[in-house]
Amino acid sequence: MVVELGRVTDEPGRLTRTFLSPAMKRANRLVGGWMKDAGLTVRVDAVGNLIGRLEATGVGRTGPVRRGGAGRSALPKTLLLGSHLDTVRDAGRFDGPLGVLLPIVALGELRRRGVKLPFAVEVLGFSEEEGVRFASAYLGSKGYCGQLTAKDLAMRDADGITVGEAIARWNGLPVRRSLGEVGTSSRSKRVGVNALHLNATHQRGELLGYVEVHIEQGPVLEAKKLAVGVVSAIAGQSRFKLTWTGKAGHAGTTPMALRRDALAGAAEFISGVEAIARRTPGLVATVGLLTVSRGAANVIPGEVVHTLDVRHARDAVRRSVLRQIGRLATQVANRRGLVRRWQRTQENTAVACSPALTAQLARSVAAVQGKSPSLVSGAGHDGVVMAALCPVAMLFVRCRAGLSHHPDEYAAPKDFAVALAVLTDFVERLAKDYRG
Ligand code: HGY
Ligand code: MN
Ligand code: MN
Repeated sequence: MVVELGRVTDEPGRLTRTFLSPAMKRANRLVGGWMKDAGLTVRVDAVGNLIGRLEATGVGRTGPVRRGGAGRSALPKTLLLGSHLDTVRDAGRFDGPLGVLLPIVALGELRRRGVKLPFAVEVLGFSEEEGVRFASAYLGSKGYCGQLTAKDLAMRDADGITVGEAIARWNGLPVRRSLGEVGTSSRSKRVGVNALHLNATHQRGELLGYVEVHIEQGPVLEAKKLAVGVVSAIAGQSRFKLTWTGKAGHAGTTPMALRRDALAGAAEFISGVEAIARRTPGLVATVGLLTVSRGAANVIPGEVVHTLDVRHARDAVRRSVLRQIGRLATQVANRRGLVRRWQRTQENTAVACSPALTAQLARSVAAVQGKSPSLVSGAGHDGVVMAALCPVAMLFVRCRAGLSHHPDEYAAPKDFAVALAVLTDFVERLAKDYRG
């Protein structure tokens, strides 16, 4: 399944699948078919999330499951399992899809064994977690949780299309009137796209929790020679778009002392950021995208735009480093006569996984693997968004050399088998606990 899905791409010759792209539509169709084979009812929501649902089949604490029984307490709760189906550019096949495909196989397995579940299960394939097409990540899970803001909807991609327009197109709505706030409730601003109200799919009390299986994307499990581990927390992250403006000019006739070279300034800043990160334990800082506006070999760069991604498990450390980086930017700009503009495109505080749900997951890891290591995730995950809606837990799966966001990303089938056994055991034990 993961190999077949890995061939569904927007860019022939490499794996790239971005928010609401043609490849995303094909991926939803392919994975939706596998969900149906496993007995799930399938739908795609307004922001492109693929949702497979298995209704409760057993007897829960609330007594026999009644379809739409009186009052909300009669409704069985829902367990959410999932991850994202979008990818970075030239991606590996496992980052995201593993966490969507494994639950489908696990539910199919439980069904074959005739295990009745007193709660419903939704398998989620989020449409956007990486933040590749639009600068801000988690648009899929934010849409699922009703957390998209007017600012999110107004972000533009490289072709100038806004998130709201992309959503309108995906839903076959006229683009001209797309997006805008459809009114504000007391609690939070709700946004919509034309008649589409992008509200939360579930209310807080209806959910047992969100559990995501994901490759570790780091070296710890491989070093411990273990297939899986649980996650204690997901690091906080800040992402920015920086614009440096100097003065374009003739590369051959402009003396060095008279230049305001935007690229030379950005380069000095970027190496300064790297030096700060290297001397701050546990901090990572990355510039992944840089463009010289109207660049040419014989023109002094007048404008440079680049991204900046800064992360740490502790928010106080990340914030203190951001202040240092801000001071560095001011010094470089002043010394070189450059103007720099910051645009914050994403800000997530560190999120602790639910200790109770993680303990239940660790119980299954220990039952299957013997030991249950606990790791902090340096990578961001949809659990960062889902934590506002319900308890969150994550199961990490070993990946070769910790490599990810790279076509050579690899996880071994024997490790999938361990993760599958853990997930199946976890759901079964949860059902027993639920029956009380
Ligand atoms: O960037 C991340 O940490 C994740 O892969 N989206
Ligand atoms: Mn990723
Ligand atoms: Mn991921």
